[in-house]
Amino acid sequence: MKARWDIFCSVVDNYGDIGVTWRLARQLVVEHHCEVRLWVDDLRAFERMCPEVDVQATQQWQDGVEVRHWPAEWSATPAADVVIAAFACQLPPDYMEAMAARERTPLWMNLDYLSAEDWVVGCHRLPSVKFKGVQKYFFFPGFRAGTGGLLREAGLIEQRQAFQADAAAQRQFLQGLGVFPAAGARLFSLFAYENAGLAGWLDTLSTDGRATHLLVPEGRILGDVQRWLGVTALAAGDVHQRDALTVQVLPFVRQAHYDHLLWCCDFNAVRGEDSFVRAQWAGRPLLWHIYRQDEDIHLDKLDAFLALYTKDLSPAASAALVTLWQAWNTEGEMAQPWKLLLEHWPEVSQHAQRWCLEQALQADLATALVQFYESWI
Ligand code: TRH
Repeated sequence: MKARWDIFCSVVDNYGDIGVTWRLARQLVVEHHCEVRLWVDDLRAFERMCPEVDVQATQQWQDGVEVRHWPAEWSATPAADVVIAAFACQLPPDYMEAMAARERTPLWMNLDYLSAEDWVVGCHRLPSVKFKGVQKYFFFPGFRAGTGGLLREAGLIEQRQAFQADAAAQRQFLQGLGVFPAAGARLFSLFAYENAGLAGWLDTLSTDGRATHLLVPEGRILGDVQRWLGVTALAAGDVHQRDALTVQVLPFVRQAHYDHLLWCCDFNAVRGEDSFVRAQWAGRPLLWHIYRQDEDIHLDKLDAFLALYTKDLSPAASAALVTLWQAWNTEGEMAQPWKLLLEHWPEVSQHAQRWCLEQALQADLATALVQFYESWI
């Protein structure tokens, strides 16, 4: 019999919570033949990346996943075989009672945030709290052996490689978005939180000897882009040129299209968690705007990732990348670090491909979750 999974997603802010859980839910259905209910408390965030979502529906099916609106007033629902609380969200108390009331206790996991820090390996799969005999476990995604790995659909790398080898497919995809880069222009994408360091980077790109076409999906960075351009408003479809730099605002596209966008670009600035991982699967150089946390603890996470990511780079290329990423995440001066990175571009590009292939040797997160369940029953 198919295992039944319940995934709970509380949309705290942004798109990472739903982005990760929606991706996981689909993969469990398609690749592991699980029956999955995805409980989401904010369907509007979901609709942005999956426009078929009916934001009024309490129950609907999307790509084989049963999507349920997680209401403030919970109504009695039998618990599933496997229960995932994403990013430490609190399950409805009545649902926890239903878990405890089951004849066979369910496997209850907290799917944690992604981090490259050392301690993750020691905490992955450890027991957490207990509720009336139902044990909760920590489940950590990660980049190292001994973690739960990263979300990666079967055949993803091969699809990406085929797409990147097919100039016509890329052109067609970009034309569908109204993107027509000039011959020889570098294509970049920018998805980031508000960042005072942006102006310095755009100044540098606009005065560079080589043309850059920068694609900016609608989102939080748009205010900074607008200020730098000196325009009163920006909306999807707008294109502005400043010397060597063309800035084009894109609509927020469906999740699969966002992958294609990353695959088309020579360089991707990404943020949070899911777009960060997707940019790594794109096999191209990237810049990460990490989600800011109290007391700057996100900077430790940034350093932990950088230490891992740069370990096989030459000292000079590593220093260039680290300086750029740190400047971006502290809203520092971007011009010099960017110029330094350009000096090491071939090495950094090759490294992005190597890193991607190395990471793809790990079991993916959905498979790791299924394996944990199978070893647990
Ligand atoms: O939106 P985010 O900033 O989400 C964040 C992080 O996950 C953070 O860790 C978490 O604590 C916070 O949310 C609550 O960035 P992230 O994780 O990259 O999620 C964005 C999602 O949006 C991802 O699934 C890709 C998707 N996306 C599209 O589908 N279309 C688009 O056009 C774009 C730009 C993104």
